[in-house]
Amino acid sequence: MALKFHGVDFLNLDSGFSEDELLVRRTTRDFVDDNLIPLIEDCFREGRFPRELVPMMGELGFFGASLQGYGCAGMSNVEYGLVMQELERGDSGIRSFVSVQSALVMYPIYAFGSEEQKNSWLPVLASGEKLGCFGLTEPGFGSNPGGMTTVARRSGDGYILNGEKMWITSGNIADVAVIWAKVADEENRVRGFLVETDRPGFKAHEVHGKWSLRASVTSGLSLQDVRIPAANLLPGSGGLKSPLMCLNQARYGIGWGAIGAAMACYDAALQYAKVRKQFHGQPIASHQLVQEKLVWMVSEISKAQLLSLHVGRLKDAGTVGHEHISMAKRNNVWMALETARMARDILGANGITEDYPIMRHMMNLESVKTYEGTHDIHALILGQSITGIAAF
Ligand code: TGC
Ligand code: FAD
Repeated sequence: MALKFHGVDFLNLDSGFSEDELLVRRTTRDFVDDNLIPLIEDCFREGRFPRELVPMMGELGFFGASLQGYGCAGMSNVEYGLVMQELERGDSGIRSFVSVQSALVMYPIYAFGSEEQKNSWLPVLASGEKLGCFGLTEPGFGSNPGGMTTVARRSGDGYILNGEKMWITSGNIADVAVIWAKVADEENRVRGFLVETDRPGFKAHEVHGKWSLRASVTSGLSLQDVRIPAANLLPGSGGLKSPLMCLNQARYGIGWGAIGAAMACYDAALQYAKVRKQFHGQPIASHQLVQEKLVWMVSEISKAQLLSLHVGRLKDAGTVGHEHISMAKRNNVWMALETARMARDILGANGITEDYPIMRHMMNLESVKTYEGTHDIHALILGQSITGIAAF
């Protein structure tokens, strides 16, 4: 039987969590221990997304967890954050999959969709019966999505879409793609469209050769004269602000998720340091330099927990700013990557093998540092917030 993970709670933050929050965390932690951990190393090595886990994740209410109604679990933002933390303790690729389904597919339908779109898509996305992807990035426009060249033109009672999207999580397994395009007939205003992936002219090709997020599907999308009815436009979307609002939801979840990856690495390093003996038959945990690394890790994890919890409470109160979310995403992913590198160091040669989760987390976190706004783009977002000057 797989060993149970006991979490990292140096500051006794558990004493401030509600019963519901602790229950959500326990349920997700058990799901990860019992179902994800036993197969994730094989999936990562084989470059396989564990699709067999999707129905169970749907039953547990992970998809669109913080949305109300339409078959969604209606969790608070803090509860949703705890789900993300626990999932990423298992693997960033699985958290990515849930982030995209929830924050980047269900959220835009919920926030910008018609009642008909919400009724037809949200319940099946919540159960995992249907999967989605989010197409914002293009081959030539990553950090600067406002430059996108994907275009939608009015034609009869619908639209015709043309363009290329790149680095799209779940692209090859999605039933529906949320595509962001400039509408030629509206002075190139950016709007969101629901594109069923079996429409003629829509193609997805999987990106191979990744050394990161190997248990997650990443794709390029090509849209060549894809015809969709006018009813597929997300009517409430308008301007680049709309996809950026979706990114806030996903970045918030990443801030929590990165803590989970860091916890897994710290826990592995702590356990190892207590039993690995070098010099005089003493465990390496008895050496001051090793202790200093462990102390750095637990201190930074604790600070990241406080940051995400505070941002989550602000989000639940409706007072969060997107710059607060940028700080959590930027700080916590950096912290997790540094923790993974230090933990790998403590394990010495053993740290490079798949017998421990550390290298997998480290390689995953390199993507997490880049997607949803790179580390440096979030520095510029924060710089703009405090100086009032955009330095992009
Ligand atoms: P800018 O002129 O600054 O902004 C346009 C309008 O949007 C407003 N705004 C925001 N609104 C809500 N939330 C935010 N976070 C917002 N940031 C800006 C802004 O006030 C403005 O409003 P208005 O009313 O004046 O029109 O736009 P810009 O073109 O200068 O770009 C700004 C910048 C660089 C911050 C932005 O483009 C950016 O965030 N770039 C990074 C791109 C990115 O994060 N892409 C992510 C793609 S999805 C992904 O990576 C999924 S990975 C998923 C996974 O597997 O987990
Ligand atoms: P670039 O924008 O080319 O940046 C390269 C470097 O230049 C970075 O270090 C960056 O910080 C720096 N840089 C750029 N501009 C500036 C500036 N003004 N000042 C200082 N430095 C700058 N996108 C989606 O739409 N949907 C998805 O589902 C999705 N999933 C992804 C999954 C994976 C595994 C990965 C790796 C990416 C995914 N992305 C997705 C794309 C992701 O959002 C982009 O990779 C990211 O926004 C960065 O864009 P880029 O890779 O083109 O890098």
